[in-house]
Amino acid sequence: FEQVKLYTNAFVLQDNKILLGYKKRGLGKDLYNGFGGKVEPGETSAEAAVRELQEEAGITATLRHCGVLFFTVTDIPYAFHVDVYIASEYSGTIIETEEMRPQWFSATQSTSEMDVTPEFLPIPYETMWTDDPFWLPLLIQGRPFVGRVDFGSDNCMQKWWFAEIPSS
Ligand code: 6U4
Ligand code: NA
Ligand code: NA
Repeated sequence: FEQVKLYTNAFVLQDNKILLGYKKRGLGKDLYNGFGGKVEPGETSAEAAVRELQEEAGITATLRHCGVLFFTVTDIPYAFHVDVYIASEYSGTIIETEEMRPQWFSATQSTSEMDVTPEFLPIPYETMWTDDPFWLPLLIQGRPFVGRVDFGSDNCMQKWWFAEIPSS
């Protein structure tokens, strides 16, 4: 058997805007992402997701599981299993931390001419992991998904597969 490392990634969605963080260090440095990190020994993925959101953005939220992402990277001898979570409300005050600079973005899909003066910038996909455009639109609509990406050593997507989980 190969090895898998468990990670979390949590997004806050409120009033048609989505909270992303600009990552200041570590994996995904200089990219916007949700808030998350490694699941530590003795905690569940859901517990880790709440803890990481608190550590990285200073807020507490009730999270709902919305997706699973599975990544392999050439020359990395383990795979990444990322549980993706969503929150529609939070408590506390959003703060910048050593790891993340939080920022709200517009979560509306339309580029309608009626949005003359958008209050928030659109989601900065060009400054995010390259897989995010495949599944973030589903997350924004609250539609559960799964996906797998195999990255080459240059971090470009070599092979991918995404699916929406049908609601029962
Ligand atoms: P430490 O070393 O403890 O600060 P930790 O905060 O535990 O690290 P970190 O920040 O390395 O973990 O977590 C990486 C984050 O990046 C997790 O939220 C998962 C996320 N992630 C990893 N690959 C991703 C990818 N291809 N697309 C994506 N998020 C990814 O959107
Ligand atoms: Na992290
Ligand atoms: Na961590």
